Amino acid sequence: MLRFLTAGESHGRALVATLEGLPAGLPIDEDYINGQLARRQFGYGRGGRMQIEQDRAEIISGGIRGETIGAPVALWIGNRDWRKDEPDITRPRPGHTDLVGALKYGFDEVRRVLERSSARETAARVAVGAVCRRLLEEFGVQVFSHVTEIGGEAIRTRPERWEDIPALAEASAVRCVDPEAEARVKAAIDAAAERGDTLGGVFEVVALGLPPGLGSYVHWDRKLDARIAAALISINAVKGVEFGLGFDVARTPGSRAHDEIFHDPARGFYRLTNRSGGIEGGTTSGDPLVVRAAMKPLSTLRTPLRSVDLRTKEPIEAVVVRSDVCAVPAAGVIGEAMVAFVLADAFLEKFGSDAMAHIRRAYEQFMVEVRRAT
Ligand code: EPS
Repeated sequence: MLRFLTAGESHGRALVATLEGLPAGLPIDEDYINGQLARRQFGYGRGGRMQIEQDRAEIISGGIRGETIGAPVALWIGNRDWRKDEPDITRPRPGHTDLVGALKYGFDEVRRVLERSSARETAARVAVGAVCRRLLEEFGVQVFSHVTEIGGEAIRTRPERWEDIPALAEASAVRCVDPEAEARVKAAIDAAAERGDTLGGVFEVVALGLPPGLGSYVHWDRKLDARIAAALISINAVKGVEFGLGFDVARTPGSRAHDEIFHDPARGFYRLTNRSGGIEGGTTSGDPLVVRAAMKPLSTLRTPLRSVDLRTKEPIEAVVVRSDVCAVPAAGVIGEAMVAFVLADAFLEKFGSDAMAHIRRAYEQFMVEVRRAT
């Protein structure tokens, strides 16, 4: 079982993560992780903090001479904006964890809540996800994402081939593959910034090159779609997850909701459609995994919402702290990290062992058998 924990507050000394359950013999290097961290910092609509930070991970345990040794991998990302003795805050932001966090722990202010609930923690997740992505790459699995809508402005065109999405998304300031949509989205972000408002949106994560059979239909807690959905919902501000046709499947008749099965000797079994989003019965089908997540607008508004002071109980405007107008492009990168973590876990479960060489043998043997069966 692969698992990780993060620790760290937004303005504490550092974020740290411990990733446990990795096999020995996996190449890991800081430059690779840092490339992913830079992707998370990027995006039109991000706030002042990203000008201050240049997130860099140090591998502080679990790797020797560029490869894992089977021990837990600990990662450290220092905070440049490390502040001591930040003032108390008593004006909770509607939609943030502020009020419920204070009630839960009996605090009479929210500094003790927001420091940990800040989306800054997701930098540690992206570092963990980078290591998992590296494992998946060893087996030809590619994980990428793009933004399909922000503030109600959606993409209208997309490349036919999945393979063409990453380069287009990476070249766009809002990670949209449709340049016309990019212009509309940027204008919407500018207008929201002008109003002191924030915008949410939807991002899509795709994984190519997955073998069939990852996950399980046998028990509820081993279903891969359930695990991916939980991982994505756990990202700050994510409120919904859908696979393939998504909620539209509920409005589509059965004759057009499923993926018909074909066979020819060269290709084996194949489907012409991928309405399932690459998962049938909680298990990968071998087609691309396609999952989308909906992110709500950030709850720190420069034009604040109405709230109540925690100490005086008087009506007051919510606190205004530095924040982003829109962080959907960054959320896509975090989504990739969470999906990579779940897929790496499912990979180890299926081909499981504690050494890369043994996992590779199990994987290759399985693929030979799948091809023979088809
Ligand atoms: C973030 C760091 C935070 C916020 C943002 C994301 O830094 P600071 O509070 O110092 O500006 O910019 O967090 C939120 C939007 C939030 O609501 O928590 C980051 O590193 O991604």
